Amino acid sequence: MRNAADLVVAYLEQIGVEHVFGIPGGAVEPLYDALARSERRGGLRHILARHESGAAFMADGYARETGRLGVCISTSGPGATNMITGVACAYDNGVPMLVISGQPSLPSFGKGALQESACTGINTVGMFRHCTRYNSLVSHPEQLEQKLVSALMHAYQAPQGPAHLSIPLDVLRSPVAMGRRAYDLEALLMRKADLVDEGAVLRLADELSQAGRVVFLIGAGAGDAIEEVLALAETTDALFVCTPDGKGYVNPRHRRYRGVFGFGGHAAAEELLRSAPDLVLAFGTSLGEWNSAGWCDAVLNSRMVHIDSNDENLMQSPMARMHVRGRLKAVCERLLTVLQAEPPAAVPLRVGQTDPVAFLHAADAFASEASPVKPQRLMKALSERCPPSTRFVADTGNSTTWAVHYLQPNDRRLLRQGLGIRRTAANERRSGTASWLRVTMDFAPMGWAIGAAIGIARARPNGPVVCITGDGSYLMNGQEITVAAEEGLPVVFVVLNDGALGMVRHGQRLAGAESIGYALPGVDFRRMAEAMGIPGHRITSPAELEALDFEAMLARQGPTLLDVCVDPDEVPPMSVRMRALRPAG
Ligand SMILES: Cc1ncc(C[n+]2csc(CCOP(=O)(O)OP(=O)(O)O)c2C)c(N)n1
Ligand SMILES: [Mg+2]
Repeated sequence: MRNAADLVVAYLEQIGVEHVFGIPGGAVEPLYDALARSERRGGLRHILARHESGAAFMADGYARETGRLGVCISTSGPGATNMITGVACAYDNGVPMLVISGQPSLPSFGKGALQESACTGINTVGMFRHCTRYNSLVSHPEQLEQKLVSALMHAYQAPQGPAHLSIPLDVLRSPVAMGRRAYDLEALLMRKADLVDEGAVLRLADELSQAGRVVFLIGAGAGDAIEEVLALAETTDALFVCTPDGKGYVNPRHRRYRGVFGFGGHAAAEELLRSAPDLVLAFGTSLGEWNSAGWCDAVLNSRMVHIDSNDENLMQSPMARMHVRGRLKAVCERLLTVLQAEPPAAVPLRVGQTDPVAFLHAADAFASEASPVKPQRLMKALSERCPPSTRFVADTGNSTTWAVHYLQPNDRRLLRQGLGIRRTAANERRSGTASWLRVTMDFAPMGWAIGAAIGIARARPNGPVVCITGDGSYLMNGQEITVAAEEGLPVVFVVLNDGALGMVRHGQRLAGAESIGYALPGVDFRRMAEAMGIPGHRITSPAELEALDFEAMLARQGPTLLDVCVDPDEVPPMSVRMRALRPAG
């Protein structure tokens, strides 16, 4: 006879989860016993984080990379409250996650048990309520199976997000009959069928065939449909721009690409949207502050057709000319079929190949050999020197703006083919949404990228990962680098060391506010890494940067730290944020 904890583990094994991230404690001990049994028989592997928010960030990265469920686990009380920031971030970014936290045994509720977190304690269930898609305390062993399946279904169905189960110690320990799993998980967790709103698709096809100039806005939700979206761009002779969190799905050297629209983005993208195209097709985007360029009227107008499987995203665009609900892949396939039934005359591209450098603000800084290193110059080196298979993850702070604006993948094949990220049969299964660059929008916690990079690296053994972060974020969450070391993961952590909470400093300057609360102490992060047994380099000039052997660092079975002393006075492309912060009137 196994216990309820074994049942949870058996379900996770059944849906193909390979790694879970967490930190143990007394209240979840039976779950860890079950994880140990699973690991012994080649099942789940537990990755021990250093802080529960790190565990949630890792689960987030793992889920984004694999398209599977991210799982994070904490004990009751402080373990659960530590995890909340990471869970809230996943909620805001629509990342499917199962969050398990502990509780003391049921009979002790209300008696001041250590770390009691039910309604008679500090009530973690209450705290998770506003950042989860499902949230429940399992108050009887018989509830567990049904609640677990409900949690999984909520996590996976659009709008996707985290589901939280709070499970008391005695419930985890209760014996349950195994092998009785009555639910057909495969069917239950299937994404909403590829239903297409046929009427809307036909109307859109009609609009498209009459439209002169069409522009696409490609968002984060377009990941698993990117090939179809780009095929549609060919068919309709559309140029496209991306949101910051959509950039990683496309090749910035694509001949139809015109830059990023939104936080850290390019003037060319906004100009294109303002050039009065007949239609703007927005694919899979939440149109929040950062990916609507501060609710910019260049996109939020009646030229827009918003296509999304997430109704909450559609609620942000009531002014749109049309809403098309459905899974993007299916909608695009249907549109391609309908449009090709009456193929438009062969469409020679009206504009030529573009060099993405042409979109850059301050292109001189991008090529600057000055010391300290310009952040733009650092992005150039990373773009050129990291192998094409590199996954970049950029942290909240200036790193997001530098990466979104300046980073490009080093992939010449894509230059010729002009396609988005290609998916082979082998990685199609592993990766629903292959993306060369990941950023987090909306909730945007500092340090997200540090954990996410580890989750991504854990999900794709041997695939190189580069985490671009700030000194402030690293001082907040950098201890997770030791997890990458323990796991032997090829992650290069690039710390943009400007001795400041740089985004705050520049934000204050640009707004004409007081200069306060941004200064950080000078820290030698290479020596900090060394103390953890991790190799590092301190970089003070472009020449030192170019002398690094990126291929070797990224082939290493373990992390490397680059402490890059960047020019703190370079102003990041953060005008979108300034636009949103400006007082009304
Ligand atoms: C957890 C958290 N606290 C505060 C903020 C507000 N914030 C946004 S960016 C930033 C500064 C980040 O500094 P650093 O990591 O050094 O990056 P830099 O901008 O200097 O490159 C702060 C404080 C935040 N986003 N998340
Ligand atoms: Mg900084």
